[in-house]
Amino acid sequence: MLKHTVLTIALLACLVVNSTSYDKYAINFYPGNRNDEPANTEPFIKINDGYYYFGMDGSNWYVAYEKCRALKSELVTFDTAEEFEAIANYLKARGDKNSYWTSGNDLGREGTYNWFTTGQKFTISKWAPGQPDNYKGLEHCIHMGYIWKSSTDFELDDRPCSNDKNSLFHYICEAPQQETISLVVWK
Ligand SMILES: [Ca+2]
Ligand SMILES: [Ca+2]
Repeated sequence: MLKHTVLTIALLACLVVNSTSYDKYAINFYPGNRNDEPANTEPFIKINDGYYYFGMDGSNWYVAYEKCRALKSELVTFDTAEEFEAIANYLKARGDKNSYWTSGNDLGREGTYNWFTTGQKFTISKWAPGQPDNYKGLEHCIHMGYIWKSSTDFELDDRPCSNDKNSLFHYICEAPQQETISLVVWK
C-alpha cells in the first residue's frame, strides 16, 4: 500500500512538473515524518523502534504464525538482546508472565536455531537454564516466558510446535519496519 502511495505521488509529481514551469514549481521528498504527524498503527504497539501485537489467544506455533500473517506481520524475531529486553520489560510492566511464541525454531535442522522470519541464526543468549533440551525429541519451536517455577525473568525455551495441549501459547507479531515520507511542494 505504501509503495503504491509513493508511486502515485511520484507519478502525480511528474505530471505536475511536466505540465508546468520548472522555474515556478519544485517538489522535494524528505525521508521520515518531519512534523511528527500521528500515525494510526493499531492494533500494533510501538516499543522502541518496533511495532508489536500481543495475541492473547492460546495457539500452536503454526496457528500463531497464520494469525500474524493475517495482520500482514510475522511472529517476532529478536535481532538484538535490547529488543528482547524491551519486550520483556513491557510485559513485566503490565504484570504479564504468560508464554509467547516467537518466530524461532529448529524445524529445518535439529539443533540449529534460526529466526523463521529472517533466516538468521540466534545471536542472543536468553535460554532458560537447561534449554533448549528438545525434550523427547519433539521440541522445535521457541517461546519466551517464565520457563521454570523458579524463573524470575523472561527466557527462551523450545516446545512442541503443535499437537501438544500444554503448548498453546500467546504470540507476539512484529510489523515490518514502517517507512514514512514527507512531501513538500514549492510554488
Ligand atoms: Ca528441536
Ligand atoms: Ca524445552
